Amino acid sequence: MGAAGPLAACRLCASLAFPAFAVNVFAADPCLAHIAGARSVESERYVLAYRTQPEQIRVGVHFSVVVSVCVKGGARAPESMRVDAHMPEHRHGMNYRTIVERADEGRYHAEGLMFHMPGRWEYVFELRAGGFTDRVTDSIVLD
Ligand SMILES: [Cu+2]
Repeated sequence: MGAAGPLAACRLCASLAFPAFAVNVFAADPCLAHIAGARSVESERYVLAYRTQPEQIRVGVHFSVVVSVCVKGGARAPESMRVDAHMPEHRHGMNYRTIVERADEGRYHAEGLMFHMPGRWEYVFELRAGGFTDRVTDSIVLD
């Protein structure tokens, strides 16, 4: 979890408070430009942007996630990506397993997610490359 760091949290706060700033962040990185409107999280080696489909998640309704991964500096491209989600306060995960398909270079499509109760859920993205795993999280509160 330390991999995400305060920078990711900061960027997220800033993008929520000032949409114009978020646009600038994406415009500055052409890698993320094609996933406009996405939330972004950052690890040591990657910047990950994701968007859910549908955008508005509802309790008990399946949804999918489109993920775009950008490699920082000289890091190697991820060999695989996994998406999972859990409720940290309740110490349980989802009742379904997510299936991830690689859509394109650095792009993934995760199917079969479902949040079966309201409250705080945390996404967990795991990117593997060269024997190391970058783990980044992002949480949302479901009414
Ligand atoms: Cu729960």
